[in-house]
Amino acid sequence: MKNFDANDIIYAPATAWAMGAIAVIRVSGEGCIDAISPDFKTANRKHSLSERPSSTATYGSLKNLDDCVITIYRGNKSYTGEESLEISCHGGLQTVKEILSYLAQKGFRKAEGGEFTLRAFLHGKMDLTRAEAVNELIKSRGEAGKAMALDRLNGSLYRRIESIRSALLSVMGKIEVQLDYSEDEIGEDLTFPSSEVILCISRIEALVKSFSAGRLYSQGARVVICGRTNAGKSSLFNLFLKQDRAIVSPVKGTTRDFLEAQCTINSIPIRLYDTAGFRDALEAEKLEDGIEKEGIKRSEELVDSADLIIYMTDASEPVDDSFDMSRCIKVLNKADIASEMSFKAPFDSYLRLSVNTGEGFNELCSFLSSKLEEGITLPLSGDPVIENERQKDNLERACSSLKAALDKEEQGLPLDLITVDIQEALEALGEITGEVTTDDILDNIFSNFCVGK
Ligand SMILES: Nc1nc2c(ncn2[C@@H]2O[C@H](COP(=O)(O)OP(=O)(O)O)[C@@H](O)[C@H]2O)c(=O)[nH]1
Ligand SMILES: [Mg+2]
Repeated sequence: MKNFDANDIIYAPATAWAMGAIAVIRVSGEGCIDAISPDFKTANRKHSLSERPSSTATYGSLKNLDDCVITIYRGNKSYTGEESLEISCHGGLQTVKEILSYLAQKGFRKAEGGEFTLRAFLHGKMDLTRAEAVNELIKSRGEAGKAMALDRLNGSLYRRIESIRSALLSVMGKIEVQLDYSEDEIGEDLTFPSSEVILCISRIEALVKSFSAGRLYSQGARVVICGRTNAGKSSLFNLFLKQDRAIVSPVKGTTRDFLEAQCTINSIPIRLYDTAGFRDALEAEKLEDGIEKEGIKRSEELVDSADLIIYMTDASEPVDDSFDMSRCIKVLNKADIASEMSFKAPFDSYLRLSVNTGEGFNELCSFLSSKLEEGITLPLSGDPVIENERQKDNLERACSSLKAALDKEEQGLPLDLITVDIQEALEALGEITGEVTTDDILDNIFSNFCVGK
């Protein structure tokens, strides 16, 4: 494991490394309050940090470096579950730097990414699903993903896993009782609580299924806008972002490389691409311009890796229907200047859009999100949703162990062989909550965190 000595006093900025009104620096470890107290001048001597009760904020001057507010937490009343404090100082980078170097001079250690949350886990303040939810909440973009992460932080997934675990423990109990008795009595009418195991499998499978929704709302999708040059792709890109990012121009071939930006569409985080646009194959052959050719090649590569493509056509020109892909939404743009004929069959299945007037834009957004949600099981309200591979892998492991147990029971194999599989399922579930854990597992989880969390 990394430099995770649990006895050190650690520190790190908890706010982003950027100029702001206030910055917060976290310090955690036994003895940190008394160590800082002599350097913190307050108006009233009775307000020295050492004298203050837990969960109070005190205003003062820290070593003349800055006037700040220090909030102290005693015992396990803190995030980390050990004595700690938070320094809220002025949010200039120079101030933050000076306070950080003051903390280093005190002999404290700079925290590793995720180390505060690791300590919270080690001190029993939260299980692993909640610890992971902290990070997932911070990284979330979009309402749905954020709500799901907050739900896990509040223990929805933990409670679900624990309830499946306790059902399996009761299965184990029922088997073990019989194994104990069968030594001296008849071993024939041993019963295996199959229906209980089947119920556990279906509850685990529901969690595995929730991954598709969890992933969509946390990681989002890649959406590529493509089509002929001048169709209005850059204009649409800007409309999605609500800002003028891409250059819009009546001159063909303005967008030569692709542009990439993030936005959310109906709560789905989207990585959006504006591409250079296709020209006729013939026209492309004739292109003297190597840069534009390269741009077109890159657009084609993006299309291959996209979750969804918005294929855009200028309705005011002869419509080209040669593009066909399943992950594609076809849009006829410039409805404001096109003749009504352009929207008749065979083009009546195209979405009618005018980037200039905004006509059809809401429909495009709803169509896009429902296309991305196709095949995804949306969770019933109140059901936890998982978004992380580690949890999914462990759930799948638990599931296949339980299925193996059912198989063995069907083949008439002895019960003690079957308990091995159930034990394995229990362990896989225990790894999700952190009941069962190794340094490697913890290292993997917490190294994904940012410093200060
Ligand atoms: N009338 C009209 N013009 C549009 C519309 N959308 C884009 N344009 C114009 O079409 C031209 C090409 O747009 P642009 O976004 O650069 O197309 P791109 O080459 O596909 O990126 C520009 O002059 C835009 O102002 C629209 O909905 N209606
Ligand atoms: Mg463009």
